[in-house]
Amino acid sequence: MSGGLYSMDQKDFDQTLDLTKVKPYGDTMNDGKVQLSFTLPVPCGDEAVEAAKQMLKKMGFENPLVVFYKELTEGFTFFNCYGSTVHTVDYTAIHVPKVESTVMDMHETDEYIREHIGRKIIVIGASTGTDAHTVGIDAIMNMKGYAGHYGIERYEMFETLNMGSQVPNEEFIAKAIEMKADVLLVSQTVTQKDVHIKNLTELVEMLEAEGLRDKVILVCGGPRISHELAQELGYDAGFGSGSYADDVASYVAQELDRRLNHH
Ligand code: B12
Repeated sequence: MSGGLYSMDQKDFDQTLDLTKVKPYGDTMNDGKVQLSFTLPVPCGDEAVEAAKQMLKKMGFENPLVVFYKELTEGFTFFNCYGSTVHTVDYTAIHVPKVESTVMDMHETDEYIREHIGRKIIVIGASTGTDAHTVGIDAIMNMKGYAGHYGIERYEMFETLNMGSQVPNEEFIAKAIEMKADVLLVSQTVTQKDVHIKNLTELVEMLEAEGLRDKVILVCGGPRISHELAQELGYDAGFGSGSYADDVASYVAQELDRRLNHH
């Protein structure tokens, strides 16, 4: 059968997926459609809408469309917009460094530690420096767990201390020495003015100065942390959004086994 709606779709729209030139998908392949929202510090009105459209064009969006706008407060206008991006990315050239370990559940990890380490692994955690966000480190450590995943405190083969938030690096290190910690877990949420980089780097430098850096497994985490960034900053591993205690506990158990038993 020729003609009809289906063949018209095929004629009018590019159906080919080329992973070397990936574009956002709206409702047809390669249409490049993006929804975005932003605020401009200008009074609400026709000029504001025109300014938003010009902004979209400069960002690389064709057919810019402002579908909703509203004054936030005097002199500020918020926009919801659509546009088709002219840009593409080469998906085939992407390489994202990831923590290399097999993710096990709580019982498997406990069993692994009993078998390979033969004693409890000592872990201390904290949100360091000025950072007051505790939910991330609690999600990883807390007995009750997070999103159905029990935290490390619940594992039989971990001895843990969660020091909470705003812990100065000096105090964190002093506790690590006192407890003879195998693993340090550092949480950083606030990234304004790169304060997380400063806190994280300072800890590495202080551990090096104490001759402790190689004696511990140093792990950081937070919503803006990637494994790549963590390694750049001198950490053994980094965990971002969507990580669970299972990921961290499995990694730590396997890494300590590698170190102690020279795999
Ligand atoms: C709750 C909250 C607060 C609470 C914190 C209360 C508390 N007890 O934690 C309060 C009100 C105190 C607060 C204060 C501030 N906040 Co606040 N806050 C949030 C909020 C709403 C949720 C954060 C959260 O709990 N997420 C849930 C947890 C589970 O997610 P997570 O932290 O990413 O953790 C996961 C992973 O990242 C990872 N992970 C995290 N840590 C670790 C550690 C290790 C070792 C490992 C392995 C993994 C890991 O595992 C976790 C589970 O998957 C976010 C916005 C948002 N919706 O995200 C803003 C947000 C984080 N806050 C922000 C800001 C700016 C602030 C303030 C500076 C505001 C101000 N001007 O005063 C202050 C800073 C105070 C300070 N000194 O740190 C910004 C940060 C922006 C930035 N990039 O820097 C955000 C993003 C809000 C925003 N959009 O502006 N905040």
